[in-house]
Amino acid sequence: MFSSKEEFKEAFAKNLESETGKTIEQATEQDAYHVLSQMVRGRLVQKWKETEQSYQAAGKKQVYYFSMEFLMGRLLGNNLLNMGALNVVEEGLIDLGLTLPILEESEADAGLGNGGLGRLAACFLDSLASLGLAGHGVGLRYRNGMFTQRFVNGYQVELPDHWLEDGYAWEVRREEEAIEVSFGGEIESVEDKNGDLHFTYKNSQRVRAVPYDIPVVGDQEKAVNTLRLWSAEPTEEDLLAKAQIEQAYGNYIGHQRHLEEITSFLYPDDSNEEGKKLRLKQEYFLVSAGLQNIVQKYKDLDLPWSDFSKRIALHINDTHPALIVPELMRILMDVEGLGWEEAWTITQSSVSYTNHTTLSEALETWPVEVIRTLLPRIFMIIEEINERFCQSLWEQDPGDFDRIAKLAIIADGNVKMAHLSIVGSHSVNGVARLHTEILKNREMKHFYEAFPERFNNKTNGITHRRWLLHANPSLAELITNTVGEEWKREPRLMKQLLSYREDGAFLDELHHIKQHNKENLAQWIEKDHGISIDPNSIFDVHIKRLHGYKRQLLNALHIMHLYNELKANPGIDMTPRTFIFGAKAAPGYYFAKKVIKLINTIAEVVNQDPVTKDTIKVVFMEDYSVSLAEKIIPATNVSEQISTASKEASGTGNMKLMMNGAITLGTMDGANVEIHEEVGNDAIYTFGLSSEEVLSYYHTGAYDAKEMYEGDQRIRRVVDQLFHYSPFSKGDTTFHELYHALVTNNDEYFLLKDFNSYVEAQKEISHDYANRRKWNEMSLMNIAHSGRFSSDYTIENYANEIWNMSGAKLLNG
Ligand code: 26W
Repeated sequence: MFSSKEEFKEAFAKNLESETGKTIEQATEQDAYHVLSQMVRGRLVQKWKETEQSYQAAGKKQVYYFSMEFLMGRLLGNNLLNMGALNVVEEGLIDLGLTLPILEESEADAGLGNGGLGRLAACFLDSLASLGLAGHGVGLRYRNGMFTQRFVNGYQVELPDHWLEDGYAWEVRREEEAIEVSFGGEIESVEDKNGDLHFTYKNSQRVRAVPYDIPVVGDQEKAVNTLRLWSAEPTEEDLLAKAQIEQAYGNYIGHQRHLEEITSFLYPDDSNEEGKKLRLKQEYFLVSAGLQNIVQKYKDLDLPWSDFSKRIALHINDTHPALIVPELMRILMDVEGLGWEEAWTITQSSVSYTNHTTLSEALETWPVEVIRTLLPRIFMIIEEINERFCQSLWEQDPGDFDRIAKLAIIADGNVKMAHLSIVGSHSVNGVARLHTEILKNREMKHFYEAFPERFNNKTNGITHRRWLLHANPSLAELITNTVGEEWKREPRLMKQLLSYREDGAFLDELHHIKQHNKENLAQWIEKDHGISIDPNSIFDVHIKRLHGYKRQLLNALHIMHLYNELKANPGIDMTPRTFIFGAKAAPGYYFAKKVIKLINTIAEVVNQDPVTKDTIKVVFMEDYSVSLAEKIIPATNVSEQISTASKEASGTGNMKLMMNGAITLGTMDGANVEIHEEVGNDAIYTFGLSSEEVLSYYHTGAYDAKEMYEGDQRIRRVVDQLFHYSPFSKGDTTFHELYHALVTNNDEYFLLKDFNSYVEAQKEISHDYANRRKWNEMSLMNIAHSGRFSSDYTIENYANEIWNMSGAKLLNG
């Protein structure tokens, strides 16, 4: 992008002056960020256009990744990295008395997602562009992303995230491509002279969908793809009829707000389907705007409809965009005049679906009445899909009502979005091997039996560019100096590091990098949280959404246990530890909020107690986000991946931490199983029930938490500290619900059952960490084997096996 540091400095100073009228000395960090991001954006535009033209010219297949969430994080550093300009800019800024990491802090962290599913979408976009694949994101431009988290008296408080307040450097509004989306009203059918029915809307409410495009820069600028986010606005007609609307609705502003509400905020719940009508509106708005736009572009190519799925793949990220199935049918039939059979073939062969969870409370269903009134034509089509599907089941197996009842899309007055997604697509995948097996053999067993060829596994991945090259540049540099540059394009080559397993000097270097990252984090924590932590202690990290099944409470109980041990016996030999947490709880998730309060309370107690404060420290970092993760992960020693086996579909934090040399402490769940397979028994700590054991307990109901509690003195001691007077409860009832969840309500997530094996594994960690050489060797094993989890490979598999893009791969070769 800039041929030399000098060229960059000159251009930067010139731009700064013309845009702000200030000199380098006078400019604020925000000024400097603003100018730099504009420069980068300006240089991207050309490449962006060229990419689109080259896709067109080559007739490449385009994949559209529909997702309600894209957790992009900050883009400046990452764009510079992928443009190959990071070093020049970094050094140039230093010459000018500025530093890039500080400028980066001025960028809003685009938090348009809850957690795993949204961040996966962002990693996938990075990999698509980096492989030169024509893959684009389709999402919503929420004016408020994931809430900002604050702690008040140890409790979580949610503040709105006005991330667009100061403008957003990376978006381009595409007024000319605005489209209208219809809600409600009635359907009128008219029969034509051939006896075919035609459907039109009457009295529907129309909303204008305006796209905002964000460039997605691939590695070496191989491609600049697009993340297109749709924003809801009043239609032009509404604007013109302002006066009448004012009369009808009382005031125009209210009406405008009502329409704009559709993209006003992201639902902050990643595990509980609330069934809110606004959420359904968002889902349809995304799907309808996205699809109308794609179909229009396809029509511009002047190709027959039968080629549609050769040119276009439509992927749905969980069931949230499942209405893509009836909406594509609607467009093809009602707008384009195709017959059912032809439209159905096109729909099924273009749509594919990823499932991200087996938690029953997260599976989307919508009451028939809600869909019928909000989306009358879509409902008619869903009914018809359901009828034809049930009919085909009957033909396969006449008389098996039970099977039909289980598989039907509409049942008990609800539309099951997972069923709609499976029936309407040609591919269904889980996100880790174990998860896919659970889908095939349990959750979706009957569908698997009906359509075995549709099911496949695509283990998640993470982009090594953001999570290693950008987040941990010193480790990346060490890898490059050791094995050469090629690993950046072929991350599996990191395996070559294995030959340094016995190399003391290399292991020392690894150690120093980790130490340095830990010192940086410690400084930052001291500055931001006022807590001083010891960089020589074990940094034990639990970062992810707060949820019962992710078992932050188990971690907390273990810390209470350590506290008890130390208090009882201050002389015991214990490797100092810093427990670091980062987690947001869904605003209505009462239990999760109590766990936050508990951890904050534990922090208060142990960080101040003279007996424990030099051995255990607890830090709960506020407002966990992508940018915070980038600070914590490179400094981590122990990666807590302790979900109840069978519950975590995959996990992706586990991969990021491994890639940065942390050792996993995990259950055999999600992708932990595959991490274990990669690194072998000696570089991971596993504990706890297996998924079969958990599932069989659920099945038989044979688990008795009270028995665990009564039969084990150590368990009873910590659990009682939640209920009775203790340094944590201080005699009040704050943590009684947590006690009841564990004892009275039979411990749904098996914390007590796994407690002892967890404590033992933690003990082993304490012991092993003291053996610096052994620990560094384990760390090396993790880094070396992490290449397999680069999302570049995951995306290659999606492209070849689901989207049929093989041969459509690289732009430049
Ligand atoms: C409708 C409410 C709702 C919203 C989001 C329910 C469920 C979700 C997501 C499916 C939850 C999610 O993010 N799942 C996570 O997806 C990751 C990427 O595949 C996995 O790594 C995690 O294991 C899984 O929990």
